[in-house]
Amino acid sequence: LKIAFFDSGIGGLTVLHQARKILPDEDYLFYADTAHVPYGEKSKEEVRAFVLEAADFIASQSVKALVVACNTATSIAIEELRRTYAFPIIGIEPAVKPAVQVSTRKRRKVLVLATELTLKEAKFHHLVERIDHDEIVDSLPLPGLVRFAERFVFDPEQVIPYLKKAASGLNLSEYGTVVLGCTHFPLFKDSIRQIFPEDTDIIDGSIGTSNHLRHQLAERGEIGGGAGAITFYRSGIAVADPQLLSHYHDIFKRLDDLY
Ligand code: DGN
Repeated sequence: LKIAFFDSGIGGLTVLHQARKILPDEDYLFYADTAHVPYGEKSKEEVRAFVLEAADFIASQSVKALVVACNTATSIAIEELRRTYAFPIIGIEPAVKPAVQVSTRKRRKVLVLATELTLKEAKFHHLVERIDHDEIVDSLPLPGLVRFAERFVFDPEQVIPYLKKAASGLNLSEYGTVVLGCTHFPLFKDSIRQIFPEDTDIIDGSIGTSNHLRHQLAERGEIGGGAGAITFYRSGIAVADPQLLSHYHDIFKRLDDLY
């Protein structure tokens, strides 16, 4: 049985990269819904339908768990997925809690970077209300980073000017911690680091999600049994194109360097 990872695009690879470090003896299925990416600028109803369709396909592929490695899809559909399937469903959400703990010690603010839809959703607002008692949390949508990633463009010379423009209304030196609340964003950690003061912490939810996955599998006695293979799908179709597969492997190499 495989562990499935799902995202609108290649962002979920950042979570899979982390999961493979702590769960090496598994086989994985990675499903990118590239026919519908980006989710972040679509309506809630559209995203819900895309996620349910993808999950239906994934559930037909003998999987023992599904990681929804997309903050946007998690915020829209995680409860419904859990009601629908018997295998464990693990989501990801912006790591606001650890960010507030770290930043409070520095007496500086937190900036959450995510998609527009994640930042607009009630789930995010409830999360911030529960944790942000001193009102130190700000947020910024960065839809352009998803578009760069889907074109495999990571060149800081293109990315940094976009980031500077998107953040031009903020005083970036105020932030002690930055939360990468979209799974595509860790791919740009090098450029994001450049626009903030050197001591700004940059965190994301992939470690928490991976630990949660391991815990759920351990509870069910379902760890191991694989050999570290990954099968890639794009919106229900197995990826065989060698060029695309080599792009995916380049992404893992990039993540090895960044993390
Ligand atoms: N990677 C997804 C996330 O974590 O929210 C969103 C990407 C997108 O579809 N805009």
